Amino acid sequence: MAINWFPGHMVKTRREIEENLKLVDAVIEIRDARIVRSSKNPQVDKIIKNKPRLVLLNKADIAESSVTRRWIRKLENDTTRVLEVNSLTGQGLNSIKPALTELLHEKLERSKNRGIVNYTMRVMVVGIPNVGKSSFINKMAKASIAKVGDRPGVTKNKQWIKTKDGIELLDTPGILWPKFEDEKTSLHLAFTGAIKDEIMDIETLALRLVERLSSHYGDRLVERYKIDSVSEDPLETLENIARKRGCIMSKGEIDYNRVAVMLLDEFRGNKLGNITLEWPEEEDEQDE
Ligand SMILES: Nc1nc2c(ncn2[C@@H]2O[C@H](COP(=O)(O)OP(=O)(O)OP(=O)(O)O)[C@@H](O)[C@H]2O)c(=O)[nH]1
Ligand SMILES: [Mg+2]
Repeated sequence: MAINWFPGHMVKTRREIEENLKLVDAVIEIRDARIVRSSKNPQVDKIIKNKPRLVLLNKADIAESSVTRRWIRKLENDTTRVLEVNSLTGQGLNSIKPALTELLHEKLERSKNRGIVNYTMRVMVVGIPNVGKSSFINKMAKASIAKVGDRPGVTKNKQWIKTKDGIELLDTPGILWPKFEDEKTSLHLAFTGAIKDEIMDIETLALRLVERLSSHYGDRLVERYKIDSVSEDPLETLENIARKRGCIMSKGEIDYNRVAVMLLDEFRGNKLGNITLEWPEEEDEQDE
């Protein structure tokens, strides 16, 4: 599968993130609740190292909540807190301050002993493309509005957004390249729109989506497209969907392109209901 991520680009973004890391107390790593494994950057642990980390499973509103909760249990440890959030409505964002306070407990304690009562926690946001970094920052900003300008002592033209509960967020999120370690990961990133459809032709992509959904969410396809059942053969299912949706060309042939575009659109538009594509119980990856 040909995916173009220029090594030079990766080096540059990594360096930028490493520079910004020096300015913050903690990192908020945003992942997609539907693809928690695939939306983790393969090098994020190496880049963030031992900075206290708050992982947000974003888009929790369109994932299956029981699976999201299992992910939280799996990922939490001494230096990592995990929360499920919806950056569009702001649901879950109230828990961020308490979680950061817990993570930075020792640091806050030390500042208190030095007479600093209201320590401002500074945080940067990282995540793969389209995961919701901007939505998150905007939501946090709207809930507060104080946009702090350049601050003395730090690099010029870095904007900080001060939330009403006293967190300062770096307003430029760190965009991390996603991982393309295997085909499954790339497919999941493409299904959810994290990477462009160009990784393969759209008809194959839709076919692979049907295949993926057939194994756990076949009932959703049956219900939505009023097909009799899902077939062993995903192509047959896709063709049945096409017929039900009138994706037929003049000579009665299936319009594969139309049905593919329609299906991917509907999946991404959450028309098939809440769907999670990755489970914590699936085989572990060495970097998890
Ligand atoms: N349902 C749902 N959609 C979300 C959520 N957060 C973001 N989105 C949608 O996801 C898409 C991408 O959001 P952005 O905030 O632009 O993502 P980003 O990480 O800044 O993307 P890049 O800047 O391209 O890297 C948009 O269509 C958002 O409306 C969420 O919590 N729930
Ligand atoms: Mg953005």
